[in-house]
Amino acid sequence: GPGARLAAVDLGATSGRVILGAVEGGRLRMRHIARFSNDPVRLTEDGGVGLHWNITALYQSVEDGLCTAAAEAGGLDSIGIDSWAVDYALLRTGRMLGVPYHYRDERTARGVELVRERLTAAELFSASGLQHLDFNTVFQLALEAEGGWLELADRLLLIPDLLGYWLTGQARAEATNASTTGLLGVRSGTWDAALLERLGYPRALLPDLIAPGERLGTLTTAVGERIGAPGTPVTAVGSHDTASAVVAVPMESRSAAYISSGTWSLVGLELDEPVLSTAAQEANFTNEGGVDGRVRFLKNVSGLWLLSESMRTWERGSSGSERASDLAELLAAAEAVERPVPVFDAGDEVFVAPGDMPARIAQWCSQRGIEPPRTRPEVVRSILESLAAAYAQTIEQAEALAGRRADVIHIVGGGSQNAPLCRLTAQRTGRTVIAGPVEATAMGNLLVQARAVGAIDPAASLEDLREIVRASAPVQRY
Ligand code: ADP
Ligand code: LRH
Repeated sequence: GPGARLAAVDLGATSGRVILGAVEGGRLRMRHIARFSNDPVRLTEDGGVGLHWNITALYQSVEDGLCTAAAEAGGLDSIGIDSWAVDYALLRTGRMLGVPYHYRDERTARGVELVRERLTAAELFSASGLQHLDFNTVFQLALEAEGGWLELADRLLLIPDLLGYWLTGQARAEATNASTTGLLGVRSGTWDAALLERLGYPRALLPDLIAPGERLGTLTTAVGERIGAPGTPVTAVGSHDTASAVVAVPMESRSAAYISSGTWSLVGLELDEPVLSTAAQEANFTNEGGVDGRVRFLKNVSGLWLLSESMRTWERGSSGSERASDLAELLAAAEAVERPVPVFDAGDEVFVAPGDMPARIAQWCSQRGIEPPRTRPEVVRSILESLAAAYAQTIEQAEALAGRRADVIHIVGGGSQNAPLCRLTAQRTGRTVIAGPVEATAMGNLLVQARAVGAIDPAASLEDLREIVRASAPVQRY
């Protein structure tokens, strides 16, 4: 009922967090309970090094965070989990087989080649409506098949579903995240049996789907005791972080675009129907599944990954980790740069893998006879200009493909705090930018739970939820 104690588990690349939420008087109040790192681990493997999820450490942090949340709130009424798309674990009789790969592992290009032997890009797009990204689950699984792992496994669980399984013992596939695998039919909304057959992936690996708002199950007795909240339900939310973020984009009309800005920038529109034209495929747009059956028609433009990975490179060898003050100083210095800086293609695949980002940007420029940025502030300015340019181009493409005009651009997520980037986006698009909320993903996660447990009207529409977002979080206009 009202005042329900809700816990959101949001596992981003920048950090994992557990956030407590409650809806009171038409507002969502949130309290950060725990923040922990979510850095991949590198493990020696035949043929090199694999980039993996530190999944058991992460699960421990989730349990610890939930324990603190339950203690502070005096119990929990619901838990919801989200994380990034595409990654998964394989299991056999409920036991995880191996350590899940991180999508930035460089093996995936070979998975694309293997799938291409069976299906064209156009066939994949018309089945799933999904953009091509080398790391889509459909390509990662080709490598599992080649390694013999699909014969051993009897279950595939996407990461939030894996954590949900460990908490409740219930194995399901949440629908918004399932839509990022490349294996879900874009029209049917169910696993595409014909596609699976042609790929040689066993249909039985894939669990039954569950929609955001449905109850996954309740904590197992053992977990409930450890967390100190026996019997707490786990509610399916938009477990794809971007799906939850889009729930909390405070759009007031349909003539709005959004940028979910964090490690990635997800740039696009909310639609009722997918756009499956050849033009959409060629522009590499995606039709991902949203909460309440909406379509997230968008494109992955790189994001603040370019900046955070540059900062990591500069800090290597020096002491301390990425501090907020360093970021603020760098952004101020970048804004003060007066020399023209190059605009590079932020979406180029060469920037996906971890490593020396400034060197890769310099190389990208040199290879094209463009003078690279010289100083750190110039590198940062070049990143911001390149992102803003990509946003402008992507929004114009989205408008043309969907036949709709966006007068306003909402920027949500951690990147909405990046004032220079918001300003450049407004300049390069000529549209009003509305920045905030920062914690859109957690808000979308919590609001779907609130509706599911009756803390707000169970019949509330996404528009009603966005009304709560507007009442709960300040925004900044550019
Ligand atoms: P993810 O979920 O992908 O980890 P977040 O939504 O948490 O992403 O956003 C993280 C990003 O937000 C960081 O990479 C950083 O660039 C940006 N960010 C965080 N705090 C600030 C700040 N105070 N000013 C500007 N940018 C910020
Ligand atoms: C953002 C995100 C994005 C995916 C990528 C793998 O965190 O979920 O929507 O494409 O990570």
